[in-house]
Amino acid sequence: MRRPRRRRLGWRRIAVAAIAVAALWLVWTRGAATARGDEPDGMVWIPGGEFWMGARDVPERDTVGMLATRDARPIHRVYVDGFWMDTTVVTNADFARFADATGYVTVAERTPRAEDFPGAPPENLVAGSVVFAPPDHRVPLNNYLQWWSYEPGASWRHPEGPGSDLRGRERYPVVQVAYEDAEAYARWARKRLPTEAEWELAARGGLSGKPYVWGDEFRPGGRWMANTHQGQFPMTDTGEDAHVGLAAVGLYPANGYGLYDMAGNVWQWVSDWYRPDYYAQLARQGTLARNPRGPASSFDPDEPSQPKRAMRGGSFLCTDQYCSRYIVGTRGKGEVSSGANHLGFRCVKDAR
Ligand SMILES: [Ca+2]
Repeated sequence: MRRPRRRRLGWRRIAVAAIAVAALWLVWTRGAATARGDEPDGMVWIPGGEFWMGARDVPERDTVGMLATRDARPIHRVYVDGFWMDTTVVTNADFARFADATGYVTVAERTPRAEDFPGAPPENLVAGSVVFAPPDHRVPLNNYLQWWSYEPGASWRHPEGPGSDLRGRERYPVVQVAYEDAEAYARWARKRLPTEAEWELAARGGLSGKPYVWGDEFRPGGRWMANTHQGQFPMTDTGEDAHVGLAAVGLYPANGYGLYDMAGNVWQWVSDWYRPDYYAQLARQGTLARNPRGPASSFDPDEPSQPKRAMRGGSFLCTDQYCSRYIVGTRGKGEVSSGANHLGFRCVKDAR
């Protein structure tokens, strides 16, 4: 008679222990959730922590890609607090809600002022922005003006110029936004732009030291993981990855944190000023960089008079022939008042 009773008591103990563990788990997770606040719509929690920041060496053959990553070295240790991040870049539908609510006019929609461009002929002071305009023949890749041109009337509402609009593009990334436009949106949404370190920690999706936000191979199992450029750059975009030019958001697999398009499709503004030697400055300090926010000011030796912010992720124009900056850890830079039709942004939000 005693044996069955002991067995019943044993099961009861296990059940009690299981309930206690579940209760502790609930208390702990509720506590953590309370500390970071309720999950905002369209955002995921990026756990903070330490990581190696910067781009690892790319293959020997990828000469241009290697040049593009020099400013992303040395790889150095960084700590970032946890934060919320938009799962996708800001879409045209999102930006339209902001513009409708506030009447905000973007930089590209404003007529340039003569005092800001001394000496410019009045006929050149026309609102517009920069648009990708591929040549119909092969060109040497040493002058980007061969495939970018200033288009009067181009703006977020007309991404490729007056002949284009947003019909059917509600879920496409908003583009043609200058840095201050992105900041204005973020303020309205009660969010902010990510620091470069936050962006990279999030892009890595919990992986460490990988060349891509999804792992080691560019096309694991033959699958396209991001909207990039195939064909002869810049002349021909063959769209083997299913998209010629820009794609709607969220069409390629999310990374380990549930973030879409952290490589390719559109570049994304981040809040750090750009300096090619910033990582070297941090590495020289020899200590863990905690929540780095970028250098105090911008300096790009290529164009020293232009204030530039960093941008991340690469775009639908990135290719191993020219700019393989879909490689996680690599960096881009942009003059703050300029947009383009391959540049957007996403926002982050602090824990409560
Ligand atoms: Ca593509």
